[in-house]
Amino acid sequence: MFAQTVLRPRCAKWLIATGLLLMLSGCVDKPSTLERIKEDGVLRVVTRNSPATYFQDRNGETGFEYELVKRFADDMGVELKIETADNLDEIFARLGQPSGPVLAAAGLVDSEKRKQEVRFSHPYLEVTPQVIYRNGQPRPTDAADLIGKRIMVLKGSTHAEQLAELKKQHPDLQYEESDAVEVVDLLRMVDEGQIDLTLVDSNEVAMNQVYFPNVRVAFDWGDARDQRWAVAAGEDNSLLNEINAYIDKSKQNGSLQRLKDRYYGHVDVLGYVGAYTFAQHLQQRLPRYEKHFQTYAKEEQVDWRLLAAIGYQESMWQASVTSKTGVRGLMMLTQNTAQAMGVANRLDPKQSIKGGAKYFAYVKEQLDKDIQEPDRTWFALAAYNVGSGHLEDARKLAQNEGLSPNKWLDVKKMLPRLSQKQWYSKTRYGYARGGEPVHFVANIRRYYDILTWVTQPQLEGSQVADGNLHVPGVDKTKPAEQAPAL
Ligand code: BLG
Repeated sequence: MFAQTVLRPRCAKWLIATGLLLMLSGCVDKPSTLERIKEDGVLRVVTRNSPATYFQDRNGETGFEYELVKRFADDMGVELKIETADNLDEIFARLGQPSGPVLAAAGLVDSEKRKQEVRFSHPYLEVTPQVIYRNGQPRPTDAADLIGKRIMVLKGSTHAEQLAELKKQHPDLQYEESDAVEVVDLLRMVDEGQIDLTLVDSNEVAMNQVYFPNVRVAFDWGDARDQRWAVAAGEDNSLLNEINAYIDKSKQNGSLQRLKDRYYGHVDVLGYVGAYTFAQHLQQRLPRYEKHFQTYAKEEQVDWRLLAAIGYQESMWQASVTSKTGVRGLMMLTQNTAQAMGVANRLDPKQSIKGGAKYFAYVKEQLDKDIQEPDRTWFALAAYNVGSGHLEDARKLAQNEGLSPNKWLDVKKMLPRLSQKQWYSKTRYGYARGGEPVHFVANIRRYYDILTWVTQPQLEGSQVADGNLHVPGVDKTKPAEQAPAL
């Protein structure tokens, strides 16, 4: 009896120790998720196909999530393999599969419910849920105004969770969750009056507003939330730690901010009226000049949509405009520039576009070699508008302030100083209307984004093929190559 009571715990301890050892050795043998990724040389990521996350344009894959996750993969030295899921539930389902993707980068915000299914990374983007209504309808001002309305949201979204919460207090609230639509569809349905309201995150609203002129934000519903990447709950910590370190590093070195600036920094510049007007001009004016943009862009190895965006900013695609300062034509060439580029008649749209393309390529070529893309393009645009000399002055001001002369985000802060005496009196080229190139670049980036989105081959595909992108004149029945979708 005595012997037994003494021996049993000892025996148990031994067994536990051996078991632990065995388990530990098992852990050592089994590679971690991160080791597995590095060994395979591939990072498999699941996302959604939308302008705010991932889409294809003629240059290949693009989108905010895509670029961020591509940089992460590059940082790890592995290849990125993207797959798209049709809806949110499918994203979470795929993450759980044994041989499925290891990471979801899809504009996801965390919620208590989701935390039971997946593990979330550190945040990288703050967004606010917004209630969207149609212009001309009474504007809802709080959650109680949602009752009695036709509402649709993405199935499995945090917005659906918000509505489910509200329904507990207001059982008469009706809403539909759909897994057959994307955010662009929801916005179109509000725009066309097929539903009264939807709930969408602020970044997606801002990016898509231009396609849906009747869409308005009713109110922000709830606090700002953070978008995060998600990994399967069953994974070890290795991948999540690597992701978090990468996100933290991107915040510290400013690269995340620059990416946000590129995708979202210019989204509000057009406003409702500008957005509506642009959509009309896409249909009415661009077709006249599209061929010329394509021809001369190709000659100068510039993206034709960027050239078209410059043309829109300059003249709204009108051939015979003259500015207060005597600058003329579709691409608004000064007399000097026209002469230098061999343009005899600035009011001839063909010549103007050709000269503009040549000049843009020229100023870009002249830029400091240390300025990398995409900033290089923004700098070239600024030089097109304000001149290379003044741009150099702004770069020097940036350097003096301890900012980077090679980052657009920094130099654009300095440009407005060129119109203040205390600053321009000390610069080499003196006074310039330095605020103008800042707006110039922001607007062109917005037009360029829109042109990129509406001319992507994917628009011919299933996701938006049912007429859900409200851009007048977009003929979705023809392949993009033969009839660019404008
Ligand atoms: C640009 C020239 C640059 C020139 C700058 O002015 O014109 N760009 C072109 O001709 C394409 O070459 O630089 S410089 O040669 O180094 O001096 C500075 O002079 C044109 C700008 C001026 C601007 N639009 C293209 O962006 C313009 O017209 N501003 C006036 C607007 S408003 O009428 O007063 O509202």
